[in-house]
Amino acid sequence: MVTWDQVQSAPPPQDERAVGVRPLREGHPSSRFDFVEIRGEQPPLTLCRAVTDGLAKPQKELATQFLYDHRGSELFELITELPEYYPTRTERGILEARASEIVEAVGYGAAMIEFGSGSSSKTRLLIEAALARCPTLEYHPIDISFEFLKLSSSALLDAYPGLSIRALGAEYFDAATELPAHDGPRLILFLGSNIGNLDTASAIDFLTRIRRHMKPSDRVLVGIDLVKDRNLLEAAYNDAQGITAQFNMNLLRRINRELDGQFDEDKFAHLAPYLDDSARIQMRLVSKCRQSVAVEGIDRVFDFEDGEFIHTEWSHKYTPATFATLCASANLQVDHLWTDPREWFGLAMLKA
Ligand code: AVJ
Repeated sequence: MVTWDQVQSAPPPQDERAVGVRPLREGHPSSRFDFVEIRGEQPPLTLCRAVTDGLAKPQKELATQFLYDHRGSELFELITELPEYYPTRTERGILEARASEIVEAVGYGAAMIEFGSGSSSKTRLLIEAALARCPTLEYHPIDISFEFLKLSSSALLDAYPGLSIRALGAEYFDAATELPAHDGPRLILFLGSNIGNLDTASAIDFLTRIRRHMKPSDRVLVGIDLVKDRNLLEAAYNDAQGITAQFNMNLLRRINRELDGQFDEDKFAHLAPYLDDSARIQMRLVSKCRQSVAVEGIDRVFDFEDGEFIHTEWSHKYTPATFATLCASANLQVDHLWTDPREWFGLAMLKA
């Protein structure tokens, strides 16, 4: 664990790939903003590696993270506003109704740490509730994009004078082992059903890493999508306007652009079935015919059977019981579960 004092006096690492932290005091021109980058032990996965390895597997796959480039993130923002895509607005509704209750469930003067802060629009509800209770708040957003952190942070600092931000530029798994220190309690946020993207083993690994650094007064708030009628679930990932299809197909466009791929979009279809056995949506890109696709940039040709698919994303759905079991595997306990009246989405508060 690295404290903020250590971080601020730490010299920059000599080796670009060295494990460690690097203070970058740019951005908001005040002592209320700080940015620290955490570099993991492993170099980040490249698209080149992901395609070379993923499309050579018997069950072809492309790593989910590559869905979220600039265009992909824009398309995801559009998805959150689709009539069929209930998770975002349902979670916001729970926060609107329960933000002060959630904040009160954590000790006074708690810092907030958020994984995958995104545009922070839902987090504002928690920030406002925290500032209504205590005049100052330390907020630690964690995101892989520095530009994103800088932009959303300066908007928040302008809106809330009591707020100070110490942002972390890091991958989830690296940040989970380097949780920012705080003298009082910490509220760790993982909203938006982002945990659903992780397969069960990775979700347990992620929660376990956080658990290892938790004090008894710390709490974790996780947004989870709940098991519900299959038609509602499948509609949310197969929308009538085809925005989710665009979002999925963007991955092939990216390979064509960045690796000189020859994917013909008309020969692939987006499909996102709900798999009952494992209670998760699987995003697929299905080959509409037997075909061979060259990717010149990596000097490979990939063969597809008619109907063969590439796996691109999981989106796990939970019941209160299956989620409690998952948490128990990470030695965490569900202290409270807030839901909307239809029980479509949940916010679970975990303690060690
Ligand atoms: C960003 C992981 C929460 O699983 O619902 C939405 C991603 N993919 N539509 C989800 C997603 C297709 C989304 N999460």
